[in-house]
Order: sequence, then C-alpha cells, then structure tokens
Amino acid sequence: MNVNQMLVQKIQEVDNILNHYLIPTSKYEEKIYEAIRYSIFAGGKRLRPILLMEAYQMMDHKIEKVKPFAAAIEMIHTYSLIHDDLPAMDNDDYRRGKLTNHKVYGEGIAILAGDALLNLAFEIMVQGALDYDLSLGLQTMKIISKEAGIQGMIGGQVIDLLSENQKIDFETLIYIHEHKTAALIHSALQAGIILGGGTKEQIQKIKEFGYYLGLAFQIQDDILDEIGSEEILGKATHSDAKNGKVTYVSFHGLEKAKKQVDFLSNQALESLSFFGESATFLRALTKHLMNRNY
Ligand code: GRG
Repeated sequence: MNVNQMLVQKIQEVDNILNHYLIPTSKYEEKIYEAIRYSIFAGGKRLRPILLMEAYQMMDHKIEKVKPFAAAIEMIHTYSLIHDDLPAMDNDDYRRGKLTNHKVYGEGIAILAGDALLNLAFEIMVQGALDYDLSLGLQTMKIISKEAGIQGMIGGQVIDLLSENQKIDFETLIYIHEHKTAALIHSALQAGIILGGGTKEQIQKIKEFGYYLGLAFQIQDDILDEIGSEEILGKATHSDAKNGKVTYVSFHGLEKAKKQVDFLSNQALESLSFFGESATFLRALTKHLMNRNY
C-alpha cells in the first residue's frame, strides 16, 4: 500500500471514531450536532488524529485505547477552524470545500458549535483516561490543553490577530507559526507516545519531529495560499494578503519559502531516525506533506 492508500484508510478510521461520538441524545440537541457534523465531516486531512494514532502504534500498541484522544484532538482542531473563519477573525466564506459554519448556521450557532466541540473533546478525554489509565490519560490531557491554549494555539492566534496590518519582525512570525500551528501538531504526537507509555527521551524526540513538521506544514500552507488552487484547497487563496497578514512567503519570497519547507522537512526526518523502522509511515507522511497541493 502506498501512502495515499494508507491515508484513505486512516481517514476512514478517524471518521468512524468521530461519528461514534457525535450522536444527539434528544431532539433539542439536533441543531447543534447538525452544525458540528457539518464542519467535522466536511473532509479535513485528519492529520492530527492520524499522527496521534501512529505515534501510539509506534509504541507497539493497538489503537482501541487512543480512540477518544484521537477524536478529541480533531474536535479541538475543528473548533479552532470554525472560530477562525468567523467575521471577528478571518471572515472566510469557504473551508474544506464548503461554506463556512457561520455562513450556513449563523454566527451564534457557529460560536456554540466551536465551544461545544472544545467541551466535548475534554469530556471524551476524561472518559478515555478513566477507562484506560488515569495517570497517562491526565498527562496527555495536560499536554493537549497546554498546547491548544495560551502557550500554544490560542497564544499564536492572539499574536496573529494583533499583527494584522502591522509590520512584524521575523521572530514574531516564527512565534505565530510555532504556536498557532506546530503546537497542536506536536501535542498530538506527544499524546500518542505518552499514552503508549513512552520514555521522556521518546517524548522529547517526537516533540522535536512534530515541531519541524508543524513549521514546514505552515510554510507550505502559506505557499499554497499564494500559488495553490482554490478548488483543490477548498478555500479561498490570497486570504493572507486580504487580511493584511505577514507570512513566510511575504517575508522571504516563494523560492526561499520552498527551500525552507525542504530544510524543515529534512530536520523532521532526522528527528525520526531515533525511532528506526517503527517510523516508516511517519517518514512517508512527512515526504508526502512536503509536496502536498491540498
Ligand atoms: C480560533 C483559537 C483559534 C485558533 C485558530 C487553526 C487556526 C488557529 C487557524 C486556522 C488558520 C490557519 C492557517 C491555521 C494554521 C494551522 C493550519 C494550517 C490549519 C489548517 O489545518 P489543516 O490543513 O486543515 O490540517 P484540515 O481542514 O485539512 O483539517
């Protein structure tokens, strides 16, 4: 099986897990679940849950026990996309090839759908910790909540928002990338290793891999915003320029940005050498993402 075929299978697996957790229990819950399911099942890459499950499998375990955590990380990611698209933030009309959540359900329901996803993520993780291993579950939740919070994704989003139409220095741009994008990606990988009972060194190495992968992923995202196809991406291009955002591309130009994606992806691959054969899929995925057009 090549990496594309493996991804199709893994995406299906993530979709099945998510479906299990997103069923209304009364008629009063139908609208909020409809709004949530609209965005969750709009066709994302499922990168973060796939990384979490893969890191766990590298520790030689079966995926059953990490399912709640895999679902939770995708819920946190999707909440952030719904909120990021709101008029108060990026004001985008399309995401994952469909109208954004607030365009279909209105701003109020879109805000609540994002809030509900965040709450549900933690409810599911608590249950996962209780069912599996309380100590490992809590350590995982600590990492995920930190990297999705002020010291991670939200922190990056705050500086991103404050930097619109401002002249920012390169250090600030890297802060935004590290926090807004790389933090959730490496937290997913760390979660898999922690739940698998990995050592401190293994956790550190996978974090390093996720850090480089996350930065490469964001610069590739900036490149695609400049030269990608709206049809393939499922969202508007040139949105960074429209929102007055400084990106790696606007800072250093397209050619240097492409070289940086190669450099960071190679750094990521180097961190994986620590894991030997067990990291074969992560190696293939890194190479696949370096060349992605979606
Ligand atoms: C609103 C708290 C809050 C945070 C928003 C995720 C985010 C932070 C903003 C979205 C805009 C953006 C470009 C973020 C950088 C991370 C990124 C590239 C997100 C898109 O992730 P993909 O490509 O999306 O994995 P899919 O749709 O495939 O899941």
